[in-house]
Amino acid sequence: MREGKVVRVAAARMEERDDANYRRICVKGYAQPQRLYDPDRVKYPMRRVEGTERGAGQWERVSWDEALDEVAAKMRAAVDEYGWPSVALWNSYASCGVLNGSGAGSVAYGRFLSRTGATILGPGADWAQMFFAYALTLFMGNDIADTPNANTILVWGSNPTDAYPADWQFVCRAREKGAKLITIDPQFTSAAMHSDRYFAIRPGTDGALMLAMANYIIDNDLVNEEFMKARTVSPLLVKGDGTYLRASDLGITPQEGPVNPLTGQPTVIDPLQVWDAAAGAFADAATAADPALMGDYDAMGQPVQTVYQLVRGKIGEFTVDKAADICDLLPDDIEWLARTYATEGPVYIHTNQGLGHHANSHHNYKNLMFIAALTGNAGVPGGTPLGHAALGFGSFPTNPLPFVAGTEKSLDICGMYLPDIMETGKWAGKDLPIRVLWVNNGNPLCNESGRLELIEAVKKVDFVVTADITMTDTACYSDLVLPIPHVFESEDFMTMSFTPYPPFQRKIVDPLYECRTDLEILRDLSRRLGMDDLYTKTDEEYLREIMDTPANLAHDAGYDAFKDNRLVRNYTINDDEVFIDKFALTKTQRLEYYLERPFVRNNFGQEVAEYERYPYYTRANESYWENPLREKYPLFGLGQHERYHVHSQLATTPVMREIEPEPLLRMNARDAAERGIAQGDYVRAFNDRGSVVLKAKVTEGIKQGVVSIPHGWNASQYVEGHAQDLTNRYMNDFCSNSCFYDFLCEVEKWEGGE
Ligand SMILES: Nc1nc2c(c(=O)[nH]1)N[C@H]1C(S)=C(S)[C@@H](COP(=O)(O)OP(=O)(O)OC[C@H]3O[C@@H](n4cnc5c(=O)[nH]c(N)nc54)[C@H](O)[C@@H]3O)O[C@H]1N2
Ligand SMILES: Nc1nc2c(c(=O)[nH]1)N[C@H]1C(S)=C(S)[C@@H](COP(=O)(O)OP(=O)(O)OC[C@H]3O[C@@H](n4cnc5c(=O)[nH]c(N)nc54)[C@H](O)[C@@H]3O)O[C@H]1N2
Ligand SMILES: [Mo]
Repeated sequence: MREGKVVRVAAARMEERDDANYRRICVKGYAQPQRLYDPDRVKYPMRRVEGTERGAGQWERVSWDEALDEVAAKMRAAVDEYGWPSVALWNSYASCGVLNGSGAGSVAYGRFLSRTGATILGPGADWAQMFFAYALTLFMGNDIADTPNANTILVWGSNPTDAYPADWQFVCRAREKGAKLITIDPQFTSAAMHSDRYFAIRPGTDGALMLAMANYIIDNDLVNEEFMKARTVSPLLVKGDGTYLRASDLGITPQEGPVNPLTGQPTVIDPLQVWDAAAGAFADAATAADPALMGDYDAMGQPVQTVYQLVRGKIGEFTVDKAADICDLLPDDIEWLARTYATEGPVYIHTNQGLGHHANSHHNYKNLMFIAALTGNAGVPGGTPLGHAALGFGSFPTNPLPFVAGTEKSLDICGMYLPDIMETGKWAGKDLPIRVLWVNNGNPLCNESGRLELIEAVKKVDFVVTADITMTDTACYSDLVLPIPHVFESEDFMTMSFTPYPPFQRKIVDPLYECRTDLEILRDLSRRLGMDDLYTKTDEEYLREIMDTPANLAHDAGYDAFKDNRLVRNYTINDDEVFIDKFALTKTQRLEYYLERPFVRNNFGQEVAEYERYPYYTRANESYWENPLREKYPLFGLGQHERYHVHSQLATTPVMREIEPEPLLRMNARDAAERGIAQGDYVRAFNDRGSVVLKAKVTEGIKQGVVSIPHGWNASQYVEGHAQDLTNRYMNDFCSNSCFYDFLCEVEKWEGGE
């Protein structure tokens, strides 16, 4: 601080900690003082000038009283006519603070939602990966500090130097210890530059590569049978309906287990069955001496087979040659990859949204689990099929009761369905007239795909409020914008962490201007809505209630420890001595590449296809080689998370824009030459949905036929249009995952002038 202003950010002193991946902080951290004093900050409640169009950009300052009176009136009118579901909270991931964070997991929003039953519109981003890990299997990868235990690191669809710079030091440490580094990416990233081998895969086809690797591993006797039998679902027996064979299927009466503390009911013990080759009989999976990996058996008249046999029967067509064709890789290279993966483990796969942003993405995770199962590259030090900071650490244990203030159940669906809901007034066949949108912790009109359709949908909503720090694209389309504080201006605690050290958000300065936290805003609003008793405690009281659980206090990890600025490690995760069993939470307590009962994220009555159970590959939605649309739009569009942004945060931060003044479309030099495009020309990328004009960066560092168009820039920072005018609102309805990297386009030199 200097003269009451924050002037510099430095990394915390944690020299003695080897696993502290924020010992080195990134440029986005250093830039925070300028985010705090961002010229684009919202200073006061701002109302769209009456009579102007939404998005026209004409605003008038109003008082907090006027602003919240208006919100309360709009909400009350909607609720009187249609009930609370007509009020929707639209959020994304910005903050996971227990006081102000998004969704049901904070005091501010959780209490409001559980009291009212207002609708939750969640993000589409990252749901293929999250749905697999957090909902379908409860499988977490190894944390990032485990990377140096790997013998081989496979950077697969992730860009750690730019998107997880703090992870990169662990990759470097592994390199220093002699680990091999391999990158699979259509773009020649900085990680690729440091790699031993680099594979420029065709976008959206990784699933086929995984299955070809699996077939090669199987055909060349590289399978780790011990691991397959003991640690994976491979020997479990599956009945004709896809579910597992249990003891009760063999006429053995299930036993009563311990009482489930959540339901108060006793659990049922009905063990999963395998074929014990040693005994020549069915046996409980947990105790069988020699579970068979392959085979058909007769279970009292029912035909059953092992999971491994079932899966092998499904994936045989994905030979190395076929995958080479699909992925545009050489057969020799695929064989080398498969052999290396199987024989030079443990392999740490650093993966992220390069495998998650296509319509076929969710299959990738079953496929990754399968190759890991075949080779024992999971649940061991240095070996994980799902590695990076976000997936490794899980959350810090807290008391969630303060997030609840009632028994109303909110409809919780992906906000990407908003255009359908506004068009039909329905969701899943039932009326859902959304009248009020409250946007928080997200900037969907900049960061969600298919922006033009979303804007039209938002225009159909009677009243739109956005609570944000800066004048985002979404704020621009709102009727009212409410100023919230920067993280340096309010206290909060993050349960989700990208390091073993959960971040306590310290208040360093008082909020500037008239900013108020989400919780303060909702406190005030709830009184206007006649809910005086919704938030009765102070922020500190809530924090203490949430953080001071007996277990946390026993580990000296309560509120005071964090507040005193002590370095508190999440005591529930592994350290150098203890390696936590990564399969402990799965339903079968095994590595699951087969899903007994897959379910959808947002149920509107759709069928769950049989193939959702097993490793599978199908083409992407739009980005695929044979698509007839390629005659018109031959280029595969994708993007990357910008090094000098966090999505749209930092879009206008001066020092960042000094380094990187404007968005750049990256295209291969041959593609550029064919189109008469030179380095630094302005170009127009377009498809049937829309177009965007920006500067071209002509490079050899991107696969021919692929262009990268970055997101996270404000509409005003492109010459014309927006990156999301090209992206597609299509989602796979299994996991309702946004498909940012699944679009085709054409690029031409822009003749519009300077
Ligand atoms: N084309 C393309 N689009 C993409 C992607 C891509 O790769 N390509 N990536 C996608 C991915 S992976 C993601 S996760 C999404 C992210 O999409 P968003 O979550 O919309 O991204 P942000 O720009 O970080 O928006 C968060 C907003 O919340 C505000 N905010 C911060 N803290 C608080 C708080 O405490 N309270 C409130 N009320 N607001 C707060 C911030 O100022 C910011 O404006 O973007 C997706 N969009
Ligand atoms: N600086 C910065 N860091 C961030 C963020 C940010 O906005 N800015 N956002 C954060 C968030 S919310 C997320 S989800 C993560 C995302 O983290 P990452 O997933 O690591 O980042 P991305 O930039 O989405 O893409 C990773 C790489 O995937 C490649 N790729 C694209 N399509 C394919 C494909 O089909 N196959 C393969 N193999 N590769 C492909 C891209 O070329 C890119 O190099 O980053 C987080 N960190
Ligand atoms: Mo994300």
